[in-house]
Amino acid sequence: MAMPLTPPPGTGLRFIPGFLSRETQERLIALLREVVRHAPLFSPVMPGTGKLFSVRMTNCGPLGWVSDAGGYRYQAAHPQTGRPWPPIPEMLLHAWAELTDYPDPPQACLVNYYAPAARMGLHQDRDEADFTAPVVSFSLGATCRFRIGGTTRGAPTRSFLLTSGDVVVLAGASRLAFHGVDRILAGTSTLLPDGGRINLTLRRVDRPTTQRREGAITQTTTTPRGVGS
Ligand code: MD3
Ligand code: FE
Repeated sequence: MAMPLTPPPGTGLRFIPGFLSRETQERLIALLREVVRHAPLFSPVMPGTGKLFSVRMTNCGPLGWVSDAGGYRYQAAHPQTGRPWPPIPEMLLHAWAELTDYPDPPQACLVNYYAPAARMGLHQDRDEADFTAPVVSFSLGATCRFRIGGTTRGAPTRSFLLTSGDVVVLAGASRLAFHGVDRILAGTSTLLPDGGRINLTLRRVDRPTTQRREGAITQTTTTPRGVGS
């Protein structure tokens, strides 16, 4: 049989159930309480409709993802406080280095908080300039039904459960797959007092400024962000 020219969108998805121990999950929750103290959860607005997301968000790292009437983008400051995002917890930087072979650290850690009734519609993550970089997702708290499809909205989807401590690495074709969270399953975790769920995603936003090929380091051309298309 002939090799397909493009790999199926499931390719490059690595699911690592129970990657974080309960003890590590608890340490992470304590660190996230500090993050939200400095960078409070906000309710992003959909640029098209002006509707609020049911998921509340914050970020840590040099850049954070925001959405308002002006559109989706990454920016260096919290939209309400105007202050820089707090740093990404070191244990997450270590996990990125362990789970990916990407040469640079993540630039953004998006923190999604799901109250028990929150959900996230099917979407693609394409606000990053570098799709060759993986995305690493950590689930904490209540179990959710996660859905992932192909690289077109109409492609068939499959769903699986993400439980507290699970990690998903999205690389290759899966990086541009449509995905979403159908629902949160009540009473599935004692990690968070209110029965909610937290998902963390580590992301690269900009293209690397240096290329590392077979030991050689060469400067790439830098395209100013926000110029052009
Ligand atoms: C597949 N978060 O923040 S995590 C998001 O559970 C997002 O909060 C979901 O979708 C959540 O954008 C899903 C798993 C995930 C994260 C990023 C992906 C799957 C992905 C990027 C590309 C393809
Ligand atoms: Fe996403």
